[in-house]
Amino acid sequence: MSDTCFDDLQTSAAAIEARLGISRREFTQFCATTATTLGLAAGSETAIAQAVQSAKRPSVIWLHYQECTGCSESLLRAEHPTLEKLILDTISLDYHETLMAAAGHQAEAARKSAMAANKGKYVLVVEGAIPTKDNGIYCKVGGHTAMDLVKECAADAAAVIAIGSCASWGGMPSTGPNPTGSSGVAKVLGKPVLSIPGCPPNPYNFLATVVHFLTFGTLPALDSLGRPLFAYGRIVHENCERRAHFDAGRFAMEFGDEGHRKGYCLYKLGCKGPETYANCSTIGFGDVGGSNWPVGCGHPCIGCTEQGIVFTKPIHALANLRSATPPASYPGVVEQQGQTSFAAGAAMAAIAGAAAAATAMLTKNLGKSAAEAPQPKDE
Ligand code: FSX
Ligand code: SF4
Ligand code: F3S
Repeated sequence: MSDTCFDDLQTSAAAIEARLGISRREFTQFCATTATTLGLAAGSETAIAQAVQSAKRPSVIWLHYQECTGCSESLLRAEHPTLEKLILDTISLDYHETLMAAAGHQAEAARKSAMAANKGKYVLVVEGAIPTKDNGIYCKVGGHTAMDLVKECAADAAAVIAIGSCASWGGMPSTGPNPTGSSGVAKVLGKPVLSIPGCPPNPYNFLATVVHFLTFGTLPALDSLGRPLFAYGRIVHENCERRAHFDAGRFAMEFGDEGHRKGYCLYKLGCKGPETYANCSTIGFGDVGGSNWPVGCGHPCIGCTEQGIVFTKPIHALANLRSATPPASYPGVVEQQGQTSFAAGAAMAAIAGAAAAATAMLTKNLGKSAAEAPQPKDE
């Protein structure tokens, strides 16, 4: 980082320290983590720091419908006060039913005046699914259906964010037989919206999205389902800390068995990491340190971000694998692209041989039942 960038970062950090009482170190760390989460180039933390400290504070209207409020909970129950303080300082949360003191007509008036004052500029966040059956009569706020309210609030929003799996595609309330016709925001509005699925979603993915909007004035790049690519561009399995065990064919076969206690792969216990797009295995969950995510805690991923997997596929059902083959070789680290040395070739051949053996072991163990599978030996 250049001296000027470093000075700018420190100036922004000092301003945040004075305003929120968050130490400069914590703030610079937050900016660096957010830049990394977003996959931005080195030095972007300075732009992030300046945008956050300048307190432009976009107005946010936050609606709640069919859900458990876990999305708001996970956002506000971060491990230390930094995240919560920054969220509430970075945005102007003008309407949020579970956090605002106002109720009834007063709350509705707050929503209407925030929408009028920030027409075309506010961010609409929707948490929870929207019932659509029978003209949406199964969820009403202030006498209006959720369906009508979402359409009304989205009409003049600068951006619409569906937070959580419920708002993204219907989530848990839409589980069959879905008696109220629960749907996601995009379906109700009839147009794509930025979706941050997860039950609950990772709070950093929401915050990083808002920071991107603040810093660059645009939303981050999305996949075909409206999910930010920085967070949902890879499957959990790709970066899982237990992946080496999967590749070597070492699986926990029952909860509490020796393989489970040793941290072996949870595929045989129904882990949906191989078919679930999310960054949990890279950034963890809830910001309380290493291994704090489902697989890290010893529980199979249930595919909470994916429609058609969580709440649909049984927990013990095996995930669809794109390939049961571990990588046959790894790129050389010293040769130029397209070139290789004899030694590297020999090393590759050795790796390929080991990989073939691992594939054989993996394929063998993938086909075994819990009773048949070998229990791990002490290493
Ligand atoms: Fe749904 Fe949010 Fe699951 Fe709950 O409110 S995504 S039920 S964790 O929290 O909407
Ligand atoms: Fe990790 Fe699950 Fe993949 Fe095993 S199957 S490596 S536990 S994501
Ligand atoms: Fe959800 Fe799987 Fe991550 S269950 S929190 S997507 S590890």
